[in-house]
Amino acid sequence: APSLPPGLRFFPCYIDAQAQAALVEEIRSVVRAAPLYRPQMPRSGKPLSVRMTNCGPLGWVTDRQHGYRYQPNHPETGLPWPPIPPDLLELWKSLAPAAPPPEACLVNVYGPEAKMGLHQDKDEATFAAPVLSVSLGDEALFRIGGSERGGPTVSFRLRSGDVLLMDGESRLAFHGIDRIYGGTAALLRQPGRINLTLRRVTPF
Ligand code: MD3
Ligand code: FE
Repeated sequence: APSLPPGLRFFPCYIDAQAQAALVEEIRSVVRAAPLYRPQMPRSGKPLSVRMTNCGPLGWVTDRQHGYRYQPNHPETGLPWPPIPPDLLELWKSLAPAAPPPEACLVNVYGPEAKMGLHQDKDEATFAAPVLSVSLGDEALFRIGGSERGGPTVSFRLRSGDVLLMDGESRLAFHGIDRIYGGTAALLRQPGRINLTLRRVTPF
């Protein structure tokens, strides 16, 4: 990979094919309990191209009226989010042993045309813990810069089974997904990509 921002740790092919398939089944179960919904940008109400759901005590949501936030319930069903699958909690413990347990697992589902613009993750009430991300399915072109908008960025592909840990300085780096390479993986039933992002939201 190109020279990565300080604090960003990249674990290519960290999750083997069997564990990836097991994770996909876990996520199908999460989606049955907490259906994917289409988040909206604050104020404009413009829909994101990525569909989302969550598991864990808190979930990240956004809509036109209330904007970006964490809440304990699904925005459409009103039900509590389902629990984070144990294998994801184990992954967090392995890669972030000093961090308090994650409270939110955001499930991002990308079709081949979906993308995510450059942004910072700063809706959490604490930035002390790292963020851990798991890629499943089709390859994606990931871009990351520094903590100031407009600075230099580096791009690289994220593939199924890759794990990223954003710690220290990289925790507030601008990042996004520029494109999905539809049909590059056979893990999912349809072309597309799933990203799982585990976060601590409240101070420990
Ligand atoms: C760098 N997700 O959910 S994962 C997000 O692939 C998000 O769905 C992208 O950005 C996705 O907020 C990128 C890699 C990632 C996740 C969180 C980060 C990189 C990060 C937080 C801080 C810095
Ligand atoms: Fe992000």
